[in-house]
Amino acid sequence: MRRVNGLAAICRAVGGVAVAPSALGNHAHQHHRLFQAALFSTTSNNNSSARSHWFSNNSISGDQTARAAARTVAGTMLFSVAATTLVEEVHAKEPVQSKFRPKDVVLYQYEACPFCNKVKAFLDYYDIPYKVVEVNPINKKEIKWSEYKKVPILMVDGEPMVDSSDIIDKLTKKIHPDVSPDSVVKDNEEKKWRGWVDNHLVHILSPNIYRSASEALESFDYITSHGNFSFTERITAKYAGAAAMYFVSKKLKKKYNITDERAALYEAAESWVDALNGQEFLGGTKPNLADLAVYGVLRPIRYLKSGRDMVEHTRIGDWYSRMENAVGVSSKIQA
Ligand SMILES: N[C@@H](CCC(=O)N[C@@H](CS)C(=O)NCC(=O)O)C(=O)O
Repeated sequence: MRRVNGLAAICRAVGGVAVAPSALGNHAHQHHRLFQAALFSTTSNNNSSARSHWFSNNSISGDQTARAAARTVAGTMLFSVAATTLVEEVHAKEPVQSKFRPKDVVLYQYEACPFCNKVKAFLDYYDIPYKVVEVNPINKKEIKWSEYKKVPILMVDGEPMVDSSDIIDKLTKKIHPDVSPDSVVKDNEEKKWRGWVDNHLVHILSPNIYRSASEALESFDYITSHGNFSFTERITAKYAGAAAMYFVSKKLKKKYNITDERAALYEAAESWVDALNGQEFLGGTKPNLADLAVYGVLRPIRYLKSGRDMVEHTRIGDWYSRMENAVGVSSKIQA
């Protein structure tokens, strides 16, 4: 069975997870038509992983403007507040030496997908130039050639790599072909915290950035004002998207047993600072893969209210600033 399910698309996109339509409840159902105006996907439940195909045009009826807005917001809904870091102060970055210099690296992504941002943080830190192809989440035509239908996908000199953590593992092996034996203890810590990012931290993000009506609007205001929207599309996308995500975030809270999303975010931030154990980075004087992973997934929310609150109410700010310095400017190049 296939059905229109814009909400799964959004939450999957933002937090890398999907919510079953049945989990949406009556309240959300009443807003279904509104959501349809902005965000659609079809979800096939023919397997347990509920593989989602975003924004199937076949299943959508309605006026073209709303549909166009839906498409556009889908492409940019995850538009990262990370972009604001580009207009922030430009930091000097410590050059990272590596013999690994691929000629052609292409990242297929959604701009604010936390997993894509994790890969970008890695590429930026290692000064690996990469081109970005923004994938259209409706038809995913940019990745038609790929059997794997999620992002990020990274092409490295023609070799496709998928899954953010696997991509980073593969690139790390290429950058550091010799693993030092005395790094084993630290590697365990690094591994543990990288797992924590994928299995815990990412799930806290959506409930926070869509926590209240005003925060959901702030998130979508940012998303739509940085995307390529006409006035009508912007308004449609902003309000319908914000409404949709407000309800989705409540379901995600339940799914991940989060009672107070802010408390969960602060607790995560504090646990991370505790893990640093007084060091500059988990990696010591330089970021390791866990530092890059935490930083990468937090970048999209850092300058939204939830990110500002997190920095104000926890001790994570100093580490975050150090990471901004260490990662430095983006090594993205024109496609
Ligand atoms: N485990 C994967 C998760 C990737 C993922 O869920 N990406 C989302 C975007 S944030 C996606 O492509 N969703 C679209 C879909 O599943 O159809 C990773 O770390 O790369």
